[in-house]
Amino acid sequence: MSQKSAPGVRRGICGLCGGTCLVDLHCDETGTITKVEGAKEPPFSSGALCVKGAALRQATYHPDRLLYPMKRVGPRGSGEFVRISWDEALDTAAEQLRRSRDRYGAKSTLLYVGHPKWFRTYLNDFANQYGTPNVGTESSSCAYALMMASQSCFGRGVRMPQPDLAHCKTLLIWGVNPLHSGAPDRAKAYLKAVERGVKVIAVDPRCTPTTERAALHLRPIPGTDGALALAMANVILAEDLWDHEYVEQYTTGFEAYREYVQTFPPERAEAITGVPAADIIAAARLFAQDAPNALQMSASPVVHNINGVQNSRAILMLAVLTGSFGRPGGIQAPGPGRPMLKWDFMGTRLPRPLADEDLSHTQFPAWAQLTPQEIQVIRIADYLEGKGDSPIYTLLSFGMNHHMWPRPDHIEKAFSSLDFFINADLYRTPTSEYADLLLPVCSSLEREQILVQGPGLLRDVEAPIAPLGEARTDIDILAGLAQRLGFSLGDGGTVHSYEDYLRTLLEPTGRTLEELRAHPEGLPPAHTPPARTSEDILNVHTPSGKIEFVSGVLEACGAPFHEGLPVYHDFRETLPLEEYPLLLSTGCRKPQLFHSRTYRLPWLRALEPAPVVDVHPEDAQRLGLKDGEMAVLSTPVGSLELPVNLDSSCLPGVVNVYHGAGDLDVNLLVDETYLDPISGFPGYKSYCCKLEKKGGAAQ
Ligand SMILES: Nc1nc2c(c(=O)[nH]1)N[C@H]1C(S)=C(S)[C@@H](COP(=O)(O)OP(=O)(O)OC[C@H]3O[C@@H](n4cnc5c(=O)[nH]c(N)nc54)[C@H](O)[C@@H]3O)O[C@H]1N2
Ligand SMILES: Nc1nc2c(c(=O)[nH]1)N[C@H]1C(S)=C(S)[C@@H](COP(=O)(O)OP(=O)(O)OC[C@H]3O[C@@H](n4cnc5c(=O)[nH]c(N)nc54)[C@H](O)[C@@H]3O)O[C@H]1N2
Ligand code: SF4
Ligand SMILES: [Mo]
Repeated sequence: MSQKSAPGVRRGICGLCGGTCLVDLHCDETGTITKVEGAKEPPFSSGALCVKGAALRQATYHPDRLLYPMKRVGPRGSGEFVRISWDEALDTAAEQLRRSRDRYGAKSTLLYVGHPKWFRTYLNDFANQYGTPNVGTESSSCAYALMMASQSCFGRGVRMPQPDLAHCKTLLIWGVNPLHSGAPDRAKAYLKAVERGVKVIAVDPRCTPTTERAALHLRPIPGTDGALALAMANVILAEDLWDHEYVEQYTTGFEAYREYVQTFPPERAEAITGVPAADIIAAARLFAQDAPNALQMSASPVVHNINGVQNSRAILMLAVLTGSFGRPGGIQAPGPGRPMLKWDFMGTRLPRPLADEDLSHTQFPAWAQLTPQEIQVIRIADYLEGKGDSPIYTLLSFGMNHHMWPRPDHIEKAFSSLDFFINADLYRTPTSEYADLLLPVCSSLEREQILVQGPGLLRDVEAPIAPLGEARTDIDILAGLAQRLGFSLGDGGTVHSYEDYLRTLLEPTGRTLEELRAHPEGLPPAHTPPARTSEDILNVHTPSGKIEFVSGVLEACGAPFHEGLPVYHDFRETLPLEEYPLLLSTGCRKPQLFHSRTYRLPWLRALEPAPVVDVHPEDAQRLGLKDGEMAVLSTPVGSLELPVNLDSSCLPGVVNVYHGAGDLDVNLLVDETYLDPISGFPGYKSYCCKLEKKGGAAQ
């Protein structure tokens, strides 16, 4: 359904970053958007719009939009494509998928999806029914490592720590900057907590608008978070600030943990992290004494380090020691049930065929245990080149951007080993240039959507504009392929179209699509899941049935670095720091950038036309570099010329570069073997580099 084509203001959902902000779209008589504003719909939406959303019109009508299915006619990588019909495109793709399965076995096909999350359940379902265990996502470098850490402490079902911002007195916000990375409502939740008088302890190497509002700001060297958390635990134990009863009743492994924590007095942590011992002591006291205390962590920075899972576990254990997990005002707090749509970010939990033969289970045994619904796809270049256990002949991807992985140059080379590559995206992207078949996907404004607003309102939002060109939804593409391969998606094979998908989403709510369409202002669900009590939450699903200070899953892996305790290993031991003495942090979020998506938008690109290297003025002075001057940034695997941006918010000794620009891609400088052995996540936030004047002055 799309809203009628009359000039006026239409309601839409911005999906530029995968968020779901309501927007008002001013449209002319042809139905074309002329202006975008944040929707004013108190209390859910106050008219706020982030800077990226302000450029939504440019994103929607960008000349790079892929409008028709296309097939390659020139050599691979030449970018020569011709328009074809949907029937030809889907017939060709299905024929290739069938041929690959017949000739080389189903696992010779790799399915992939980038940042988009909304249709992942059906991608997994497709993979299962087609028969390949090889399905991977962008979450091979986002969120899953933190979820592995959470699950290894709190068991299945506990993913990201969820802070109870409405009821906490103290908030430990660790490596998150919601004022730049969050949608407006998330940023506001933080500001509201600050206004309410919550005492914030921020842990972030840089100064940000988030850290500015903190009572205490600890600035560790990136990647050293584990040592800092262990030292905070050391203080909490030494000063007897821990919750004895909670630890006794709900946890296991405490004695071994306590013994290990003894080896991290604040002075030792100061030497490792650069955070003064006095600040570590003050933070530990504030966090443990001023209960209820909550913890907020992010999907990325702490786990973008090669000891990321263990460091995250050390942080999560602070919430265990102080009894804040499962308690009001803590993390995973009890509370009323909220309406749930039938959707899972982590895809389906159905067992995958041949999961023990997937591409990554041998190299990443803990991943195979804790993230069983998909593979760790970080070594994609190897897999495409047949260096995995089984060669990949066919790649079917939805929203793939190879520039977000380390060494995109290697991935580009590996694309040439493929028999066939199908890519579905909204745009012609650098990745699509290597594909054989391009499938155009519609944006969030071109499809009807269902939304859960606040604690209890279901909303149906009609598509404000018709699909551009012949663009289709990802679900329609998957369903079209499934039909040609002789199966259908969803439980009982009920999902043949996007509308079927919307109906399925609503199943747990007891509402029908027709009811919601008849009530565009929203309806409460007919069924809401029951409230969750502390006891429900503390009844955890770990191997021991208790919250684990010593992880049974990690220990059982028996692999190097998979210790049961949250052991700190220092990344610097593995790096050639004499030659590359600066630390390289990549991808700290900037408000106007979103991975590869926003560089093409003129309004946003105007704010920072090309990636810059953010350098602290002290470092710049020592290196003889001036603001705006071109410098050569080198790592052990490559170098790039980038303009210097003097930035006093940086931690001295650490330079930052944003990723995702296809032309000046900092991921070319990140070694693809520099990985957390547990999660396989790259050390994006703590690699080594040197920065020199262009033309070659000494470091
Ligand atoms: N150096 C460095 N690298 C990083 C990071 C970092 O901090 N530093 N961060 C990592 C993290 S946390 C993440 S999440 C990844 C993100 O990495 P990606 O997921 O690769 O990033 P995006 O550019 O957001 O999206 C990829 C593609 O999806 C397309 N797309 C958007 N919506 C849809 C849709 O609905 N359907 C389809 N089919 N396609 C769609 C976009 O047009 C785009 O081409 O990058 C990672 N890479
Ligand atoms: N504008 C915008 N918003 C985004 C995105 C985007 O690309 N642009 N990406 C989205 C995605 S995919 C993600 S995963 C989230 C990420 O969301 P956030 O985690 O909030 O974003 P970052 O800016 O990457 O990291 C937060 C802070 O962590 C600090 N940090 C860096 N390294 C370390 C470290 O080793 N230890 C500690 N303690 N702190 C560290 C950085 O200085 C930064 O200020 O953002 C989402 N929102
Ligand atoms: S946060 Fe910004 S880009 Fe993301 S959905 Fe909201 S308005 Fe759009
Ligand atoms: Mo992410």
